[in-house]
This record gives sequence, C-alpha cells and structure tokens, in this order.
Amino acid sequence: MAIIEFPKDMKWGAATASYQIEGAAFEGGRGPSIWDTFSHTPGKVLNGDNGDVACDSYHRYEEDIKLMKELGIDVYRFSVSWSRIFPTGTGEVNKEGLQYYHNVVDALVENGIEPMCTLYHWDLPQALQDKGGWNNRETVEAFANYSEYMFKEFSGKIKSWITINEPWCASFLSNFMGIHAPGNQDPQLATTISHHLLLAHGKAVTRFRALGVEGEIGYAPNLEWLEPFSSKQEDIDACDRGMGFFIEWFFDPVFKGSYPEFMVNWFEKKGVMLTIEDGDMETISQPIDFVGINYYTGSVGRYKKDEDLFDLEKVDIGYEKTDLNWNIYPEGFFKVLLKIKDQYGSIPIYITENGACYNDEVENGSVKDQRRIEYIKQHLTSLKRSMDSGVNIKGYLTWSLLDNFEWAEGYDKRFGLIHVNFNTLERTKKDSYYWYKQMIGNGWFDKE
Ligand code: JJW
Repeated sequence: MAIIEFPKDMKWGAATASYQIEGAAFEGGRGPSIWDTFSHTPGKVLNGDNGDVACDSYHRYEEDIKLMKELGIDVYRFSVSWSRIFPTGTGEVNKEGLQYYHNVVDALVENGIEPMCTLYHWDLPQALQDKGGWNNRETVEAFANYSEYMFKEFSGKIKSWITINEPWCASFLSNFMGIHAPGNQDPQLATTISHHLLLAHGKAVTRFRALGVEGEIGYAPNLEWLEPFSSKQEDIDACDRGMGFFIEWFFDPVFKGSYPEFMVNWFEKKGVMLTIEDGDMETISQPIDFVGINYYTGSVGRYKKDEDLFDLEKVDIGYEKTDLNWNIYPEGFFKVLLKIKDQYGSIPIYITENGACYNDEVENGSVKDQRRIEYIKQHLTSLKRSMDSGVNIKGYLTWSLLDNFEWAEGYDKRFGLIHVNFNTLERTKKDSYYWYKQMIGNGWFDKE
C-alpha cells in the first residue's frame, strides 16, 4: 500500500465551460459570440465541428447535476456565457439567459454543491469583437459592468468567482498563434490584449470589493512546465522565457504590480510595445482571495533561432502522451506549484483544471479509461508533495465533468469523467468517474 491522503477540508470538484457544454446557441435570446463565428468559419475547427448543440447542457443541466451529486463533488466550476446575459455585450439584460443560470445555481445549491463561477471563458460577445474586442479598452469596461451585474444578481448564491480563464490562451493562443477565436496572428495585438485581460480582471475585482460581495474572487491562468534540453545558457533562457509567457507575464502584474523586466525587454526586442495607462497596474494588482491553476503538461524545450515572439522548440524525449499528444509530466505540476510559492508566497490555490484527453469509447455499457485514472493519480501525488512542501492548496477540480467541445479539436478529443455520445447525447459514467467518487469519499487513494 502507498496511501496518498488529503486534508479533510480539501475541496474536490469538476469543471466545464459554457460554450463547451451548453449548446442551445441560438436559443433563449443568446447573442452570438466569437466562438460561434470562429467555429462556423471553415477550416478553424477539426471536422468542422461547432458548439451549436455541444452536450446540450442548456436543456440537460438537471441530469448533469444529478451525476455530480452522485459523484460526490463539493464544487462545480462552470462558466457564464456573457452573450446570454447581455446579447450584445452591453445594454439590456436578457432575463431568459439569467434565468438559466439561476436554475443551474439553485439546483447545485439544493444538491449541496458549491457553484464556482467563471465570468470569462473565451466566448466574447461578437458585438464587442466587431468594435475591436479585447484590443479596445471599452471591452474592459463592458466586462466590469457585466461582472458587477452578475455579482449583484447572484449575491449570496455564488460565493466563488473566477474573472478570466487562461488569459494566455485568450491572448497569445487566440491572437498571435491564431489557433483559437478570434484567430488573429499579430504579436502586438496579442500583447495588448494580454494587458487588457489583466485589467479586466482587476476592474472586476475592484467592483467586487466595492460592492462588499460575500465570497472569494480570483483568476485562472494556465501554466506549463518547461525543462531545458541542455545546460546551455540559450536553452535555459529560452525555457525561462517560455514559462515567462505563462507565469511571470500573468502573475507579476497581479501579485507584484509590475510586468517582469526580462519579458518586457524581450517584447521590446521584438518591436512589441506595451501601453500602460495611469492606474492600470494598481487596478490589476488588487489583492485577490485565491489563484486558480490550470495545469496539464510539461515539455523539454530548446532554443531555436526565430525572429518571431517564441524562440523555443519542444523536444520529444519520449514522455508518455495523452490522446491529444500532450506529454504526461506530473513532475512539472510539483515544480510549477513550488515556483509559484517561491515567487509569490503562499497564496491560496485551487487547481481549477487538471485532466487528460483519452478517447476511450463505450463498450458493453462501460468505459475503461484506466489511463485517465493513472494520469489523475500521478498528478494528485505531485499535488500532495507540493502540499507537504507548504503550497497552500484549497481544492482540486478535474477537467472535465463531461466530454465536450474541445475548442479547435472539436468533439474529437475527450476529457470527461462522463462519456457523451454526441449523436444521442447519452451520458455514460466512465471508470474514472467511479474511481474519483471513491477517492472523494475516502479523502485518500492507494497509489499502487
Ligand atoms: C492548444 C499549443 C501548436 C482547455 C494549444 C495550447 C500550440 C500546434 C484545455 N483549458 O478545454 C490548446 N486547453 O476550456 C480550458 N488548455 O496550442 C478548458 N490549453 O499548438 C479546456 C494550449 C491549449 C489548451 C487547451
């Protein structure tokens, strides 16, 4: 026996996001978002998939919450589709959209599940994109107004809030690499957007504090660990910068009130300028209650001469991979958590996403996803090591409750504890669902 045991007050959960599960894209008065536009643009999403129907959780949320209840989770992390609340991003509220989230939140609370609400999980109202999207500071103000509306509306019901999910993805992946909506490829644009996303976070926190809302608020950056291929300084520097894009760039402004100099210098060298207005850094560095960490993978990286923003190439040294071809690297989870503690102190942390893509299918009524169980075991083992080293972990939420629309990968890549048949929308509990249920019930698992 090799028992990994967690504190009794550790919170366990599962996560999803609006565009990935809801469907009903044209129902209930919802306005279009940049993900509707992007997914309906040929060539952007694998197999031409889109979120029109997704898991149909807009209609099936009661069934999903029943599955959560049986799973025994303490917390459910979901996101709100901004354009269900404000179809054009600002202006008149759409009561029908609001009612949907009241129904979800009420059902969660009735079932003893704490709602953790993400305000921005990438589905920006298209009407705001038409006016420049996150490149326009008016979007930042619109986000603060939308957030404030939600804080007031759900005051006393939702006590855990996340402003922005994975700002690296919403800026660099979406506006420099062009892989996610809106699909731009412009380093200056991406960098400006990264600042505006941080500002949007800070403004929402400011409104939250001003209202004196009961509860906690944070944001959820995604991180990767990069291990230098060799001891050559250029490889070490390339990895530091590679991680700098995920960690220092999105943590220093929040926790130190300034951008990291080594990254600012790097951007300058690339001809990318950062325009910071008076008061921005104060707004961004408002104290927060927790940070959400999304961790999936780590890689070995090597310097590669490149005129572009990134000068790092990943080297395959033979790590085992998930079905999305991401390395399984639990050691990096431990290291990244310690790095955060060393650099920013013992801030309370929720792991807001961690999980694995495996495309196991239903056979005779069951889904034998033993590899997902192994992945979670390995990462929980790293998590426990980090806690034993003083990292202040409050909870762990796995991505995802259900198989869903995995962005540019469409329905081809499955992350759920619950299998979804995307033709019939039937849900089937996987073996990992039963394993997670047992682990939550016990508060420990046997690593062997
Ligand atoms: C793509 C890297 C070059 C989501 C990517 C990097 C470059 C071919 C999972 N997290 O669905 C995707 N996810 O909504 C939020 N996190 O390209 C939740 N990061 O490739 C999950 C990162 C990601 C990515 C996907």
